[in-house]
Amino acid sequence: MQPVADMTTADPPPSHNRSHNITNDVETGMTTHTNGDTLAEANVEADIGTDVGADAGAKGDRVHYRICPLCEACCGLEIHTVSSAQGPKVVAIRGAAQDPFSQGYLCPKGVALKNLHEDPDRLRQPMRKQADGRFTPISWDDAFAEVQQRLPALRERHGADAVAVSIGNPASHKIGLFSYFPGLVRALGTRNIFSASTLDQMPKQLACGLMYGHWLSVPVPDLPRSDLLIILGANPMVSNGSLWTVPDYRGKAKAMRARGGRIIVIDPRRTETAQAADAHHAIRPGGDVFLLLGMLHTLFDEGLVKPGRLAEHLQGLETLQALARDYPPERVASHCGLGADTLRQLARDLAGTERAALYGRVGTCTQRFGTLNSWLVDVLNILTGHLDAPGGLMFPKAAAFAANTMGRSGQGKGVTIGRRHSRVSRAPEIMGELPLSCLAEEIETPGDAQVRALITVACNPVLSAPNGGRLARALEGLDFMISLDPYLNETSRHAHLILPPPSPLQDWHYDLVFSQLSWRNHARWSGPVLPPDEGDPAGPAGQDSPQAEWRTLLRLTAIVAGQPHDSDAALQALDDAALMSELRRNAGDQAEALFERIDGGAGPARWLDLALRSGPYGDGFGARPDGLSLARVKAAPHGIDLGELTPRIPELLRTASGRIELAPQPMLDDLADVDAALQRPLGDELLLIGRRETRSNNSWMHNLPVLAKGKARCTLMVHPDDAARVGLADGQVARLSNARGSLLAPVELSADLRVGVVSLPHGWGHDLAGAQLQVAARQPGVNMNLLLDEESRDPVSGTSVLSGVPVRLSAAPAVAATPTERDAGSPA
Ligand SMILES: Nc1nc2c(c(=O)[nH]1)N[C@H]1C(S)=C(S)[C@@H](COP(=O)(O)OP(=O)(O)OC[C@H]3O[C@@H](n4cnc5c(=O)[nH]c(N)nc54)[C@H](O)[C@@H]3O)O[C@H]1N2
Ligand SMILES: Nc1nc2c(c(=O)[nH]1)N[C@H]1C(S)=C(S)[C@@H](COP(=O)(O)OP(=O)(O)OC[C@H]3O[C@@H](n4cnc5c(=O)[nH]c(N)nc54)[C@H](O)[C@@H]3O)O[C@H]1N2
Ligand code: SF4
Ligand SMILES: [Mo]
Repeated sequence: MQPVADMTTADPPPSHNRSHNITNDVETGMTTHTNGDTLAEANVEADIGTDVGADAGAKGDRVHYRICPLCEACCGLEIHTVSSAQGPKVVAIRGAAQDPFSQGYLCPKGVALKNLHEDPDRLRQPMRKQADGRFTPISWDDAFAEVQQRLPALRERHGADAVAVSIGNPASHKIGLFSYFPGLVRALGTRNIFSASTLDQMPKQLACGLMYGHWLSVPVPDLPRSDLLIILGANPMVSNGSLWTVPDYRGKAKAMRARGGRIIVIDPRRTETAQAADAHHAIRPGGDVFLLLGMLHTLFDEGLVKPGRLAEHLQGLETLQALARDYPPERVASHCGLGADTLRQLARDLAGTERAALYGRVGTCTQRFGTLNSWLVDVLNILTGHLDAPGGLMFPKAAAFAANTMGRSGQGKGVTIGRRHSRVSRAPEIMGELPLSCLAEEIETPGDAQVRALITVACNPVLSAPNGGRLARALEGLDFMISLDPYLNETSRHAHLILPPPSPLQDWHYDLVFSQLSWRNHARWSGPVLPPDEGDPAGPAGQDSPQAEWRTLLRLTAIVAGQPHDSDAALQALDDAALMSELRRNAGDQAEALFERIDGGAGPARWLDLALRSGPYGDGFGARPDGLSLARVKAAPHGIDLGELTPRIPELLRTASGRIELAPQPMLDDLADVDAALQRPLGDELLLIGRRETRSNNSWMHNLPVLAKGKARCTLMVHPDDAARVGLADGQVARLSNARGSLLAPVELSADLRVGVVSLPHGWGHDLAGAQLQVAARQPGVNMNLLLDEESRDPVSGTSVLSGVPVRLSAAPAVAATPTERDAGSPA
């Protein structure tokens, strides 16, 4: 059972709903803060505005509370609905002021949930591709009949590995997808498992897995108590935080600086986060490993290593000390593009501030040395006494589903990697997955275990992965493809069947991923705001929409497992059996009795009740009557605050040694390539990096009018010096090219970039034939990933290199063709 923890009775932090002092200028898209600072696009509190058919001050006849499923910040929303002859309608979406976790914060994307719900392009029924390539709506029963007809036969003929699965970012915001996808994968028994993790955070999960023993033991900055935050390769002002669930980063950063704290940002661009910081260092893209090794050297060299309380829990300190000798700042500085003094000073600042944290994110992960970076960030925090300490990096303790709260505490099996390899490139499996950038070659390359069928779940790799043009061609060659997706988009257009989810407003939710990465511990339930669509197939809906995605996944699982799937009774029986076997594993003789006591109807709600009750704050099925249960969490409309983060080492550790592994072998092995890189002279090519925008979310929210309005956002940012060199002016169309292809994009001059660096946002390029995204197609933008090399990876984690890619820049001919993927593959 779980360690018994007190239910925290701490008062929630003071609410600071700031919507009253912010106005939105609809014309310019600028948000003005009445205290004087103006920040284009970083508009925080967003009124719903008349342009989405609702009024900011509107009150509905019902008020609902639901967390926003669109980014990691997980803001609590207050959603007003009114009843009408056509059913209830959303009239206002605001930040929920009484939410103990997000305290009234929201961004414009939260408001766009109404647009998403009402989007005429959002699919409400399964779609089947006809012989002429067009899609027509079909019934759910017909859709599953087709799966039944095609999928088992294909597996029988070609084997389990012939079916690949790929799961994308939104799945982590959907309890139904996240909790029922593993069952489908187990039933398939395929080694071809891919996800957006290898375009994102896999290096961090691998580093943390190796150091602390579990993939999701990722520490987050304790900003409210910190006096120094060094941010490396992250832009939380715009992204709203990642692997750090921190709604209203802006407000928290401001409060921290107001009480004398400092923020230092290290990023090739002077980002929105850097503009609101005390210092900015424009690192050379890909230079982080050199910076971090130089800082490591300084800590040992200047006697600044003081791990404090953690000293007795460390393994490998001597190994670190020995390797650090090789990286004096003077040796590595030019490769990170910063002065040796800067490296030394950063190390001194980190070591010399009692409450400080170093935090790295996407910019540090999606590069050649992503795993080394992710490891070194934690190493530096540990050596300076800032890990697991207030004001430093701390480990959340989630109320449900956190593996680091389960089983024996303080020791475990650690993580295993490389149990299998991909067939073509021999890339090792990490966390059960292969690199998403290997998918195209696995489909294209003939032989045993060639991928012939694919199930994509909330994933749009044609836009989100490197060289989506090649992937798109490969997908056309599949015998069978199913996409679980609300849109007929760049990826799902290749599917034979598209199975759509309900809209988030029709779905209940409990966040099971980001509660493990949150700035403060909490438990919040979100009920469905709107009823299922009229005309949905009948079924015992309970709290779930009949098209709830756990149901879709369970039905696919049943088909693969050769079980009955075409009645709700059959699905219920399957789900009962799975729950029962879980209970038998953990509760032995008591399984039957517990089964009867679990609440929640069917689907993930029952698993949630079990997880909450047996979790660290749970009621232990009566052992701790004040503890959490599903019923208790549901009864708290604003959610339950579980207090600030508290130290968790050694309890959290699950390494075989029961210690923090400071020097895991895969890290030591990869240092040889760092040494090789230090031998190579630096090139003088322009380097392409990405960027995120407040009103955009990866590849899939450009069809929502409230976000799409206003100026074009897919611009190529160029430093004025670089633009002058090739004769480009602001607004002019530039050609960006390399051996992989070329793109045309309008130039936006920006002195915020490091000279020699250009920036394009990712997730654009909505002009591909066959997609049904009317709004997005009007301002399609270009897909920067067409210039990326799918074979360029961090070999340790399999994560793609998405940043720091060499490109050439020139002025485009005056009459330029629309930039499309047709350009890709035609070297300029
Ligand atoms: N508005 C909005 N919010 C989002 C998203 C979105 O698309 N739009 N996406 C969501 C997702 S999926 C994620 S994972 C998170 C990501 O959240 P963040 O990690 O905060 O994301 P980015 O804004 O991409 O920040 C990465 C930063 O790294 C910098 N960078 C690039 N190359 C390097 C380098 O070599 N070294 C260093 N030190 N820095 C570098 C970039 O300039 C950029 O400022 O955001 C989430 N939130
Ligand atoms: N160059 C470059 N490329 C990048 C990045 C970068 O910084 N630079 N960032 C990378 C990162 S961090 C990430 S996470 C990936 C994201 O990569 P993906 O996960 O492939 O991309 P998304 O744009 O998030 O698309 C998700 C898909 O889910 C669908 N979807 C939305 N809601 C639901 C739902 O409720 N159910 C289902 N079934 N589907 C849904 C959308 O329609 C869309 O097709 O992109 C990566 N690509
Ligand atoms: S910050 Fe993220 S979670 Fe909050 S409203 Fe915006 S998209 Fe939703
Ligand atoms: Mo991501």
